[in-house]
Amino acid sequence: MSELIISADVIEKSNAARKAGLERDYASLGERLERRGIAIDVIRAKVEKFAVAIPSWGVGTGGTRFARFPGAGEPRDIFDKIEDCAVISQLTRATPTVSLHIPWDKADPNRLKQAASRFGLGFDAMNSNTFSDARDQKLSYKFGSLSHADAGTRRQAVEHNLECIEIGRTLGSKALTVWIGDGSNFPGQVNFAKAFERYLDAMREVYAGLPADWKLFTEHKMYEPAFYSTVVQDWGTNYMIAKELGDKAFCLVDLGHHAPNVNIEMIVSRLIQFKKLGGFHFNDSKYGDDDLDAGSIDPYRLFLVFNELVDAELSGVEGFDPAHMLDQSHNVTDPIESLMLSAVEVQRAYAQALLVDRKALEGFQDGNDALMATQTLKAAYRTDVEPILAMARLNTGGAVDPVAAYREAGYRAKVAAERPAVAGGSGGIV
Ligand SMILES: [Mn+2]
Repeated sequence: MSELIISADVIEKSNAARKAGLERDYASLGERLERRGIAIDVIRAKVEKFAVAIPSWGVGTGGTRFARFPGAGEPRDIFDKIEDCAVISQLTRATPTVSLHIPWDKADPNRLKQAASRFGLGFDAMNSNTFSDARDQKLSYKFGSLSHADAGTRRQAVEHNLECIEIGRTLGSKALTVWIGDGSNFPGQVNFAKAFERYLDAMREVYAGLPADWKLFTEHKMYEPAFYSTVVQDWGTNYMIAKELGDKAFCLVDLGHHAPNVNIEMIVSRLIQFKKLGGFHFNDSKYGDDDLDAGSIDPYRLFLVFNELVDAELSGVEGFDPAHMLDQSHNVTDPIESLMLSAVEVQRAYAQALLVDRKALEGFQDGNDALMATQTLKAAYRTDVEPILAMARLNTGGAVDPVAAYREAGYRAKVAAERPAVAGGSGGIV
């Protein structure tokens, strides 16, 4: 039995106040879905199995290049972060794993493993960092890492990635995510082809260090920190990388890493079709890589992404098993609350996508009935699936209303007393 951070009594009391209402809402939704030929319990069972990983860096307050305004009870180290992740997992029952970032979360791997297993948590993909300089680092990444003009710097970056794999092996992780900040700020600063060739050569060495049952995820990003060109700038380049490296290499799609108005769901479909979709960093954005909470700006886009994922799941695409992770920055909210709601938003998009009448949709597509085809998607999206999500949480020991239970438990005030504010700390977003 895993240790509980929020007392079971608090959750029970919180749920007791909401249970009768939930049961009525669930029955009512179940009746309406039945008329559409959908068994609500089947959808709920799928939602209960759905999981999304919490990034360790997400439980701290983020920031911008202008300022960072830490909140009370900020996690002081990775062990505090694991406890915060355990709270999110306990209340939502949707986030059984933590995605670590090296060197920010560097600690004795056996201690890390022990700390996580206390709360029944596992480890998701490892994240390397060659976009900033660690303390005591020999060579700087100011002008790049895996694509750097200097062979020694590239070697150092490769070694760092291999170390991440080593740590991850002890922790039971099965994937390495590589995002680099390499690029240029001025036309002419970098030879595009040479930089990409150097990157590919370096990544071949990282790939060679992968255990047989691991996956390598590469993450593209259009701009920032480099503002003129980025070495891994879009999904096309990312696909080339995955294709060049081999069968264990896949593309990771961070929803915020695209130009405004890009059709991300179509990118997702293409990557699925060519067996190179590795997984996601979920977040939302309005202007650029804003790292806002998943589903907070454009929940319909999140639904459309899941529409592609469910389509692939239901049509049994071979080897289809994308990793789900959140990757967002919390500047004005309690990170635990934001992450809980974001995990629920991702689950919601999944549940809504499961409601799409795919047979009818196919008929409308084949018959060129554009209006009814799009209404078929809308009918699923408009369905309020909250009772399904809440019932899934209730069934699995979570909270019917995670934010309410969290506030009732007084967790933030408790850790604020235990964790004195520290200067600095690791914000940062990848
Ligand atoms: Mn990301």
